[in-house]
Amino acid sequence: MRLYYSPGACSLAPHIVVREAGLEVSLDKVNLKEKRTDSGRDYRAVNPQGAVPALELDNGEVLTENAAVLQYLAALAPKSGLAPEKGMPHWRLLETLNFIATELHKGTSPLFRKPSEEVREATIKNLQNRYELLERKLGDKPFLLGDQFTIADAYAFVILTWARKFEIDLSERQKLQTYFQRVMKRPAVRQALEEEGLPTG
Ligand SMILES: N[C@@H](CCC(=O)N[C@@H](CS)C(=O)NCC(=O)O)C(=O)O
Repeated sequence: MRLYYSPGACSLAPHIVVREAGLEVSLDKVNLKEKRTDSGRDYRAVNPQGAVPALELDNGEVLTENAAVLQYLAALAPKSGLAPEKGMPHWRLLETLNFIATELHKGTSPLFRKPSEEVREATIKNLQNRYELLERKLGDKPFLLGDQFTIADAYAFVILTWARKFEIDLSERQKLQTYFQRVMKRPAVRQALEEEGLPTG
């Protein structure tokens, strides 16, 4: 399998999951501006949407959409506990992944497009509310779904690195900050960050 990624993009979440699960996956870095990969491929031929992540399976099929890629990888390592498969924990996982994808991930997207000050302020105001909701979901648990690190934590962690990048004030979100540091300390997370040339602290 091959994971197409861009350093620090949402594809960092499946990269973390690959390391957490100990899966054999090769990495191919994508230049998102030029839509070329390090291996020399036209990335639009891999994913017509031109976005990362994309996971190329051994049979040549390509799977896209972060939430789907994360679940696919977790299913390859069922004993890892990265994705609860049954009962309410399973539905909570889907609920949380969808919240992260649609509210936090896409809620942050305007900040990547050099927005006007007006758009920037409105985006951050909306995100402050979404971060408060994320903190409420976390509550006093170590991870979003409980004691076990899951694919939802990998995804949420990446979004929190963006909050730092865009200097979103999370000083009132102490639980989220402690959570961010907790996830950052995981060896698999550090490995993925290092492999993408990103800070580990
Ligand atoms: N719907 C896609 C969106 C992925 C996405 O937004 N990827 C961003 C990086 S975080 C990207 O590749 N943007 C560059 C582009 O779309 O040209 C998913 O959930 O996987």
